[in-house]
Amino acid sequence: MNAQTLQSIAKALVAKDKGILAADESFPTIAKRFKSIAVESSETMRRDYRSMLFTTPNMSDYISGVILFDETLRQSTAGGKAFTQVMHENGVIPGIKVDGGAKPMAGCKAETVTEGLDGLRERLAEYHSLGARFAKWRAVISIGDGIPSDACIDANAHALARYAALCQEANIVPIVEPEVLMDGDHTLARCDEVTTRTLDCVFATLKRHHVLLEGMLLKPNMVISGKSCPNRADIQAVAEATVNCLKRTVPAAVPGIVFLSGGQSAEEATAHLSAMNEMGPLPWEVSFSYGRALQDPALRAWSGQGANVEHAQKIFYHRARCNGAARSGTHTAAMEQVIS
Ligand code: 5MM
Repeated sequence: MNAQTLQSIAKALVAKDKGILAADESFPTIAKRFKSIAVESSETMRRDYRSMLFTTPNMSDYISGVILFDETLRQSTAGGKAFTQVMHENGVIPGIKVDGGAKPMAGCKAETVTEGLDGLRERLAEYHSLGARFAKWRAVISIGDGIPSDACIDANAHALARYAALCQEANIVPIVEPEVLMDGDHTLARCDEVTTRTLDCVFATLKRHHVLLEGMLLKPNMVISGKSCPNRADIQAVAEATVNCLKRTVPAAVPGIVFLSGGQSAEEATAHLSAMNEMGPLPWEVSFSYGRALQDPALRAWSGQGANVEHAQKIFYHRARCNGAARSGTHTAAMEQVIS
């Protein structure tokens, strides 16, 4: 493990005004996204869609890195240029999702544990040779009656720590993603309690497994009301609860926090991020690693048509720019109106 290499990659991923694009949808997830625009998920359409995103002019103004799915890491543009080369030329760092997905956890009703540790050392060596310099592993924690259980949180924290240690051994920066889902009618206070419990366990386990905190990034959910909570907390309340929760649980040695959007609208995710950065200075860089909140408007604009590529890229760049402004707490509602 080269600590200096890990730290400089982690820092570059959370450079000023920049954040990460999560484009690592597995086959079932990309099929679901394409279904919403009536496009069939074929290898060619997945390539064309990702190509539209990755060749967006000046994308690196606001995007530092992209998380890819295994298939995408090996793909090229229609013109034959490897996506990793496109990124390299544009100053964007390629990353890779290495988990094998959340699977039902035996003995724990309605809970999951993320699998994928078998053979991970060998896969990481190959991904590094293909150009990946950071990785992502997502654990999924649900809130419900009597859940999450300690067994579920412990098992997921253990897998995250073993994954992170293996990544660092391979000189790949691990993004540790324990996602507490927004599904349900729970309050912001309940999300706060579960997120605190989860992060406390995750960091205790990371330390036990000798993970270098300076050479990793955390990708958490925001502390937010459940989607069907009757009295959803407003932007300021979410920002304050999230920052307070993270200050209690995340060591200042971690260089950056890169939020997931988790089903928030694109504008909502940007507004929350901006409100948090307005509360600064904070102990870590506070940035984004959005999937849907960066892609959804561009996906709709593209709709599977080559003729829409330029327009869709403008929409994608606009979202990246708005989130870039949110990195310094300077995003405004007026900014949403100006698509250049
Ligand atoms: C882009 O979606 C990622 C892949 O999900 P699957 O493995 O389920 O296909 C997902 O892990 C994503 O990176 C995070 O959940 C953050 O995405 P959102 O859309 O919540 O910002």
